[in-house]
Amino acid sequence: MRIGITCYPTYGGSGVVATELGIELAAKGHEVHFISYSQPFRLSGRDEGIFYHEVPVSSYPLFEFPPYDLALASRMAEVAEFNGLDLLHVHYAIPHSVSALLARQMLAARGRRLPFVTTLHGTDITLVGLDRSYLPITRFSIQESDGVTSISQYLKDKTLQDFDVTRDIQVVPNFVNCDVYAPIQDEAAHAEARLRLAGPDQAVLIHLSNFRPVKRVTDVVKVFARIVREIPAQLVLVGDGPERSAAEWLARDLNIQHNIHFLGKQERVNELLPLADLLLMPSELESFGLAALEAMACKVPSIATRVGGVPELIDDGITGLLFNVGDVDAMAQGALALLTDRPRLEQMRTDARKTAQTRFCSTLVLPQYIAYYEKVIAGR
Ligand code: GMT
Repeated sequence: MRIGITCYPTYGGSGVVATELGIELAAKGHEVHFISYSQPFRLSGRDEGIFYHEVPVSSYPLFEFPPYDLALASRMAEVAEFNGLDLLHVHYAIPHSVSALLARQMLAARGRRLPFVTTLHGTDITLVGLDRSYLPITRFSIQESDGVTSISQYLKDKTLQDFDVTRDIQVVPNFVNCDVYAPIQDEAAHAEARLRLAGPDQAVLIHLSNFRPVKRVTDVVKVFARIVREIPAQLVLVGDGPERSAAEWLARDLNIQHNIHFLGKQERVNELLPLADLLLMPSELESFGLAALEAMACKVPSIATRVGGVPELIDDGITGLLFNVGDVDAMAQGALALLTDRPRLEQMRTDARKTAQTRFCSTLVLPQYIAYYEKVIAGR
């Protein structure tokens, strides 16, 4: 199949999923065309069968805001016609599903069919989408999509409930390539790599996000502050965004800045995650929690919040620990209980990797997307 993919190319879970999906589809022999305002950050540009089409957005003095959604619709229609695309797959409904709807209508006027699939990722429904500026048109474009998937049952239920959507929505969970995200098999190599971050007797905790308020990064620092008072530990913060400065100031206020590494945006998180003992994910909202899945594939359990789709991913007490939002004391106590009980932690690490392999590996999820594409293209 020839598939067009649109996503936010920046550092966020929806862009990661869309990019990894394109890479896996191309690896299976499909032709994949990415259409977005910049090249998706995890796209190396060397993958065979993958093409990237930039969306030029011209500004004009009359425009207070350059209409990206219109430019995107035009580019989608061009790329689809010039390359004979079978289908468009857009990630994150706002504004991508509206642009795809316009592109479909543009091609219909030229006698060409261009079905599109919208994948709902999270705040397109639970936060941004609820804003009256966007809700009516997002509901409309979801209803008009030829196919709609959501990355968790929770998000499907929220969409049907909050958006008054009546159409079918297929749950296709996020996935991870279990060969790329995997523990370091060689013990000596693992120990050596870990020494780059921490001493031999120090615990290593990690957090990975785009540092937006919904991720509660200052809670990560508060949880770590309680842990490092009790045991030698280091915290690795991967990513960047509006809340990074608050986290840096808080680390200094708590005088623990020497135990925290702010690494910023990193390309190869699959090399960092296996070095950690636990991932901290204290989010306010998470429709899935892709960072936790990537960690689990690397045998790293999560200390996370019991929100959204997270309980569909993490079995509390088995593959991680779940807590109420903001309960930093309980999260710290849970982490300490694991870090001071190595046999229990080791069992949880094994179970976490097993869950990634048996439920969320790309080899299991890609066929679900491909079957869904075929169904949409056939018009069923
Ligand atoms: O914030 C968003 O909703 C966008 C997205 C992102 O790009 O970070 O995050 C959502 O999509 C991810 C990939 O499907 C999910 O793993 C995240 O849980 C989800 N974020 C939220 O629901 C807050």
